[in-house]
Order: sequence, then C-alpha cells, then structure tokens
Amino acid sequence: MIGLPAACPHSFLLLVLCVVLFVALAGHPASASVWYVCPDSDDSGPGTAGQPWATIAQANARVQPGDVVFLQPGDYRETIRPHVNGRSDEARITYRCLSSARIAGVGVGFDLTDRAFITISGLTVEHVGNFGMMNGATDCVIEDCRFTGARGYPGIQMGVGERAASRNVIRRCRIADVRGDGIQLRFLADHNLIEDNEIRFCDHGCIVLRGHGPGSDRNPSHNVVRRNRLSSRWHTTMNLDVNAEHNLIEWNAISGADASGPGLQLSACHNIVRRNIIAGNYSMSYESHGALAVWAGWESRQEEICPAIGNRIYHNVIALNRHAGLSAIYWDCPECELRDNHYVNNIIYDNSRYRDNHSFYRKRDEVGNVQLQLTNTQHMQDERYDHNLIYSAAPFPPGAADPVVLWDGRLMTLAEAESHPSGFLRDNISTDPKFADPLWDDFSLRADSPCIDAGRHLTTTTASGSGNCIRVADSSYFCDGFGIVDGDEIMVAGAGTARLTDIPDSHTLLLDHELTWPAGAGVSLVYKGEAPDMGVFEFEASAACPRG
Ligand SMILES: [Ca+2]
Repeated sequence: MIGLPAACPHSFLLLVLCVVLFVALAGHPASASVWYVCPDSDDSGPGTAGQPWATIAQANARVQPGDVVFLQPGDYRETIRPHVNGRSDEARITYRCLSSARIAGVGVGFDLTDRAFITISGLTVEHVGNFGMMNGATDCVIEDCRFTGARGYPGIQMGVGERAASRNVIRRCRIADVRGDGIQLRFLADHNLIEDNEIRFCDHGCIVLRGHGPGSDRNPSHNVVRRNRLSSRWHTTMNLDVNAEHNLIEWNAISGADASGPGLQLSACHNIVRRNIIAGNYSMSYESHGALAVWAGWESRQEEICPAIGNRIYHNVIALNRHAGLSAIYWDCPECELRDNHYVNNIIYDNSRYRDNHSFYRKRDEVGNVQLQLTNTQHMQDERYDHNLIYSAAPFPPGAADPVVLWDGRLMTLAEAESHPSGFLRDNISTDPKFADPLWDDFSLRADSPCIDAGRHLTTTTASGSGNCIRVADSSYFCDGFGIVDGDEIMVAGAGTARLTDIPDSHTLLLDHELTWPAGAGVSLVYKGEAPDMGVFEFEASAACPRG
C-alpha cells in the first residue's frame, strides 16, 4: 500500500511558482527560508527545490522562525517535530505538504509538545500510534489534513502535562478510525478553536473535552468547537465531561452514537451548547442516556466528580434519535450537583421511534414515546425547560395522548409535566415543527412552522439606558468569543444590533457600539421577524414565497 510514484521532479516548476507567490503574500521576514524534502533525496544537499533533503528529521533540525518546509509527494516514516518555536504569527514555522505527502508507520505523526507558532497544512497521516501531540503547544495550527488509523489513545491530544495548550487551531481536517478520542482536550486546554472538521469512526468520542473536577484549575475552558460534522459510529459522539467549563459548542452535527453512548454527553459546567443538530444517534435506554445526556455523577469508579451546573442549551434540534431525545439524570453521587441548567428554544422531535425490545431496554408500551427524560429530580434545583418544542410524531399506541416525558420513571404528557410542582417546565409546546425535510437532515423550518417567532428572548435588560455597557438578567447565554472568534452579534428588541466585546460578569454585556434601550427589552442572538424561532435555523421569508 506504500509506494507512490516518484513525482517530485515533475512538480518543481509549480512548486517554485507557488512558493514565490506564497512568500510574497505571506510577508515573511527577509531572513526566512524555504526548504524542500523529498524521499530518496540527499540530506547533505542544500534543501532546495532542485536538491531537496531526504528526511523530515533534517528539516526539523534546520528550521528557524519564519521558515517554510515543503514536503514533496511520497511516504515518510518520520515525525514532524521542529527543534525550535516559531516567533509570532508573522514568523511561524510552516510544514506545507502536497496532497500525496504521507506520514505512516510511526508512533506519532506530529509532535508539537511545548512548541509555539507552528503550522502544519495539508498533511496525510495514516496507521500510526497517535496522529499528533499538542500538549503544552500554543498558537499552533493544524489545517486541511487527513488523519486515519490511530492505534494509540487518543488521535490528537492537547492539555495533558504541566503547560497549558492554548490558542491552537484544528480546522478542516478529516479524522477517522481512531482508538479512543478523535480530538481530546484535557485539563490545561484553553482558548483553542476546533472548527470545520469531519470526524468519524472513533471508539470513544469524536471530540472530548474532559477536566479534573470541581474546584480544580485543570479543567478545559474557553474553547470553541463549531461547525464540525461528528459521527462516532462506535461509541459516544461528543463529550463535555468531568467539569469542562465555559466552552462554546455550536453549529455541530452530532450523529452516529452507537448503543454504548449518547450523542453528546454533558457532565460539565457553564458551557454554551447552541445551534447543534443532534440526530441519528442510537443512544442508550431510559435507564441511562438520551441523545443529549446531561448528567451529574461519578466517572472512573467514583474517582472523578462530574457536576452539571449553569449550562445554557438553546436553539438545538434533537431529532430522530433511536431512544430518548434529551435526558437529565442525577446519578447516586452526593458530591455532584445538577442545577441551574437552562434549555430554551430547542426542538426535541420524534425520538424513540424504533427502539428495540432487547432486555436491556424497557418495552415500548412501558415507556411510550419519550422525548424528554428526567431522573432523580429531587436532587435537581433551578432547572428550566422553557419554550421548547417537545413532540412525538408517532404516538404509541396510535392516537394516544403524547406521553413525551418520562419523569422519575413515570410517563407524562407535556401538560402533566408542566404542572409538576418543581416548576421546571414552562411554556413548551407539543406539535409538529414542520421541518423542511428531516429524514434527509434538513431541519430548516417551513413557512407554516409553528416554531417561527415562537422562541423566547434569551434574557432581558434590567433597566433602561444607553451606551455600550448593558445590564441584563443573565449574561451567561452569550459569548464574547474568548478572544479567538467574533463575539456574538446580539439584538436588543427596540434598540438594534451590536457585537459583544466582553462579558465582565453574569449581568453585564459590553457592546462594540452604543445603543439606547428600554427596561425589560428582550436580548437575543440576531433573529428575523418578530421574535427568535425555535430550533437551529431562523426562518427567513423569501420574496417569492411570502409567509402567509
Ligand atoms: Ca423569527
């Protein structure tokens, strides 16, 4: 399977042109060098396009800040491991690979442990121990790479060790066939951006953010995970657990969890989970997890405490999962709290359709059409399920009232659940959301959807005022971008839109320009029409088909 054609000589001209353009556009320091590596060449040469080095090791040893290393097509049985750091964004060390440059058969494909300002672009890594190590790495970029076949655990890791892994980016990569987690952010991983990746076939989670526990300063925080397409197929699809804190999880497609895990396991604190589509997960039974499983309990034989506190879970679609849609479960763990989680403007649709009757699961006629499952609610405080659509498209038996909630083992209709003395549920609806084409993953709303303008504002202003500092009832629905992405663009009803630059406390938003607002004004992400819609996609009437 190894043995690509010796294509290096034929690509010289193209490469030289590309490099001239690249160097001109990138504004490299005058001293920066461009080096070439090609298998079957000679490390004693000058490392030029015409006389490339033979090994990555030679490049690793020779690079200086600002340099670019081109890996020409061929197979490499070596690790990318530069001996020095880049200096800044303008003086990075870049390994740029042509599409058929491949690293295979080594312990680790790239090792950026304690490195800074390194970029790896276009690399293929196959059949290794780990794809890459980024513990202690800062300001490194991994982009447009393809990683398959990791037999170590995990695929790519950051945050383990004594130095923080910060401000790294992993984008537009394909990752598959991993023993363990595809990308793992543990302990000291903060302010990293994981976006636009496609990850599948992982035998634990595709992306895992996992900390040390409450009160520890070793919990992954302020990371942004967005626009990834995740499909585990072998276990849980995504995990935020053991107290991962203050992370933003948005616009991900989360599917393909198998019978041993949920789509998204959330046993963590103060995270924002929004605009994700969690669909097509097998998930587990009513004794354990729904497709989105929020829970407090122990991990690892009672060694790790997992609370679930203060998460803001809104504008998600949880649909067509085999078992329950959303579950909140308090396991038997006196040290673990489950409180103050808000679930707002979500659509929980048509889960539990075709679960099996394996003895591990309860039979369909015992549990109905569960979309929402709450277990051990006596240990929960201040939970809010507010303005969600919770609906089963196929009541069983046909024509039955929709027993869509399983509350401490007891089936309830939505109306019964809303009258529970806990007051956890309010203003939710149970009706067909009228998605455009849900079986083919189109969860946008049709013009006659009851979800249009049926969501609520995420928070409200607490007093009238003007300026760029606005006081609100609860700022924790919003994100200022953590300095790594744009802050939220918000809409203040009756006042206009602005972008968030900072969120100094739980009641304050700082804006990029001044507004004037009344007291009690709704504050939301930017929306169309009269109010926010439920679900992921805000409906926008087209000129050709005005909403009637
Ligand atoms: Ca709207």
